[in-house]
Amino acid sequence: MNDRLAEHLARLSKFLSLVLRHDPAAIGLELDANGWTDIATLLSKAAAAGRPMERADLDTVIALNDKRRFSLSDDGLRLRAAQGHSVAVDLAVAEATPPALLYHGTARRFLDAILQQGLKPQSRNHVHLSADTATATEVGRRHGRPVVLRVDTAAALTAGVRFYCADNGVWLAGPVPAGCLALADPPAA
Ligand code: HQG
Repeated sequence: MNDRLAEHLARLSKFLSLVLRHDPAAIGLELDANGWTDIATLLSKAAAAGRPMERADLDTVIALNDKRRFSLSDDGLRLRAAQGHSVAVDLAVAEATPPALLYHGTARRFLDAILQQGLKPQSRNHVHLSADTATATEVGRRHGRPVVLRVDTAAALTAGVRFYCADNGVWLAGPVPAGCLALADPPAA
């Protein structure tokens, strides 16, 4: 893939994230209760709003997306973001039993507040957790100098936290109390 195409597809992926997670109204779109849109409607609304997208590019973004951010319905007719929403949607993913430890990457400047207040979903519907520290470090880096927290999921379950695994394997949870958190071991040098 040449650089121009890669850039074009990255822009399309960002635009889809905006529309399917945060602001469907930006192109006059309505998501259903579970966050799905009909692909034909998405294409026509995007075109009408002056942001036309080619079906082939959409298919490439869905198939090649590094984090599998977008999920197709079984019949291939509908699309949704796998996670990351701020608009009210019910992903209708079943509660799942998490591994003993999950990880949350954040910026160092948020650490004191998190260790006092616990992890909050902030502007999103859920707290996002990773199954490994490498992924969590990258998530944290988006916000600044990264630091990784370890979530004791047994303690969190006892405290009433519910865990869900999104279509793309990202773990989602309700607010996580500070007592279930500890700094993860720094990666081996
Ligand atoms: C922090 C990306 C102060 C939290 C990623 C985070 C992820 C607190 C920030 C997904 C806090 C929210 C989500 C508290 C939490 N006090 N700060 N009590 N509790 N925070 O972007 O988890 O690439 O909404 O640590 O890979 O960083 O978009 O959440 O730093 O999976 O597909 O508040 O977004 O996925 O930031 O990232 P975000 P996140 P995509």
